[in-house]
Amino acid sequence: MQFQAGPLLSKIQSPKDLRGLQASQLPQVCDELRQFIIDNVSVNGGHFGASLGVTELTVALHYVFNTPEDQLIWDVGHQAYGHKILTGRRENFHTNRIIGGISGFPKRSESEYDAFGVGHSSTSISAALGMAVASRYKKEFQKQHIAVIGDGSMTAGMAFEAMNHAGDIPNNMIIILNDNCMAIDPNVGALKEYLTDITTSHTYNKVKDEIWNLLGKMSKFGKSAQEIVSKIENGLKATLLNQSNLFESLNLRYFGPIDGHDVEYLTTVLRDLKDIQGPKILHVITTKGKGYSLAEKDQTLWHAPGKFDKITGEIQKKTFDNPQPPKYQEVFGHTLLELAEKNPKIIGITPAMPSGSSMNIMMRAMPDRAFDVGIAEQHAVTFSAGLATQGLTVFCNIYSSFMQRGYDQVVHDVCLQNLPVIFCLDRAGLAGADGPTHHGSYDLAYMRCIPNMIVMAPKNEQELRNIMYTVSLDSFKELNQAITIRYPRGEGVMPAWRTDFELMEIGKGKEVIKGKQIAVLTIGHIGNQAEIACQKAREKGLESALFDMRFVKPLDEKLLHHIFQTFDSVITVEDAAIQGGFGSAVAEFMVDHHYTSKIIRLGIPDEIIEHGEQIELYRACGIDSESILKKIMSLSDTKISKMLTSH
Ligand SMILES: Cc1ncc(C[n+]2csc(CCOP(=O)(O)OP(=O)(O)O)c2C)c(N)n1
Repeated sequence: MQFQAGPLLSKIQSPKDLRGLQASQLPQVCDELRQFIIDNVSVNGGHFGASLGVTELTVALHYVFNTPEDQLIWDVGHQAYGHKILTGRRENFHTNRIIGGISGFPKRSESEYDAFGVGHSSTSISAALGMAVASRYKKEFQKQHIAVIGDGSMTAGMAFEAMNHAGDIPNNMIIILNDNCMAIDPNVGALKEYLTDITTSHTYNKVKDEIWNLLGKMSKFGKSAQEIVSKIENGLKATLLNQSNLFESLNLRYFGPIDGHDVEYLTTVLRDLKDIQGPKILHVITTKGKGYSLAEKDQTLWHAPGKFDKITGEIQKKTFDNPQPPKYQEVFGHTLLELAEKNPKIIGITPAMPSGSSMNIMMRAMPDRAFDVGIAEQHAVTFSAGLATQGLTVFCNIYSSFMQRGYDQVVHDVCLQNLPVIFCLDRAGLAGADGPTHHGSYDLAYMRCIPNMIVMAPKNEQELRNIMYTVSLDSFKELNQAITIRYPRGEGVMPAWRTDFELMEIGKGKEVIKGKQIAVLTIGHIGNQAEIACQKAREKGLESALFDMRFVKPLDEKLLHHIFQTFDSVITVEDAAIQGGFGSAVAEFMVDHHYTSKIIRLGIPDEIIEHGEQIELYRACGIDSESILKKIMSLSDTKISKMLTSH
């Protein structure tokens, strides 16, 4: 559905049009932009609160800076809907996150205004610094480089690595710290407390305002005046503040905090900052969900609420005739608590995804045993390793694609030291509308090559429960290995999970459907698509067998010997990168044992898979039930035609 924008917004095809307006018209542009975002997200879904919170900032930035010449980088990019709408994508905005439509995140290939592709957090300062240093090198001294980063994203090590570097080399960069006290869930950590302290300290802010006014006036008078200002500033800092500023101690000039919803004031401040060379940080205070009262009140729920009725605020729930299976996430959350209630050694860890992963269930019930460590995947892994050295049973839940950040820690801190950390990788496989930055495509390949790492994927909720139970027992620790348990976003397949647990044998697969001729080998949830395909093949008279291998590592070698000795065609199916994953493991086994069966590997091809609904993406990769069925039938056709030609 395409919405009509308000009278000012509908005339803005690019930021040039915005810059043609009077500053006094900007509040109206903000109102219209906000309404346009509400209209569109209510029918399409997507990220919501973050873009509403930066509406004024977005308008002010494009008004003051000469984008796309000046480089504007949004951290994470989930807050960049306003930016997209102002930069030539208003008429396409109704296709946001839909297959074939525009991406929900900034993307270099989509627009020259998207200076850097994002999706994972805390990259903006490094990227802006790279651009700023390149501009200096090319003697483009007028060019501006702006990184907009939230207080949640500021908790990541990478942001600090970048600031540490930025304060030490010449560059012209503005970091805008968009402080709304929230990540997806309430932000955590000592930094959050620090930012709150600065924001509420009256003495500090009064003095800062004085310095700021002085700076604003004097920076116009050239270099020597700036040097004087700088001296005064430093003197004031030392004598009056008696309070060190974290950012200034890193050689970043700190300005603010200022009200991020006063668009005209924002433009004045940004204009002044433009004239001040060097790395600087502007602390802006905003409210996530600003302008939509329900979103202001429950900011976590309205981070990405799905479709909703914009008048009543009622969030659409899918309706079904039959009871629906629970989500893997719910099963994980409830099972973890259930196990933790019986086993005092269990600890839960999430890097900033308590509600997304359902770790919040344990956090609520056992706040001293479940931790949100901030957007800090690397730390989450090594923190888990430390806990494991002390004999604790650690469930560290990280989204598959975010785990890419903690890879060295998995190798160096966990597996090299034989520590039995339990990694639960949520959102494994094709993540859906969030697109390529969020697909968990590579985990099977990157985990199975590490010694001392078991790799498992449950086909349904019960298997998830059983493996969680199995690895929570002390007997698992005796293996001296870590485990990766990967499962997708969304519903499983069983309407209800059983209340009991079954011990799982590590490295043991299962025959699901008996058959002849062709064996289909699957791993994890995608096995359900393969199961439908095998059932349909059977209706067509072809008895293909189905094996749920459960473990990519160790492989069930006994079962594989049986398969390669019994079937002459094997199809492997995985919702992971085809190179190096499950199919590769099976093919390696086949070659190593000199079997000569025909093997077809289905999975995510070696290309970037864009956004769309999960099932549409399965189709695009040829791993939905119909595509698998076609492969099964084509194999049987070749067999028949071979038989015919040999007679
Ligand atoms: C490396 C990484 N880990 C986790 C996430 C998931 N994530 C997306 S937005 C977000 C919260 C970001 O908070 P903040 O930067 O303060 O922005 P806000 O949403 O408050 O505007 C998180 C944790 C991510 N995108 N990247």
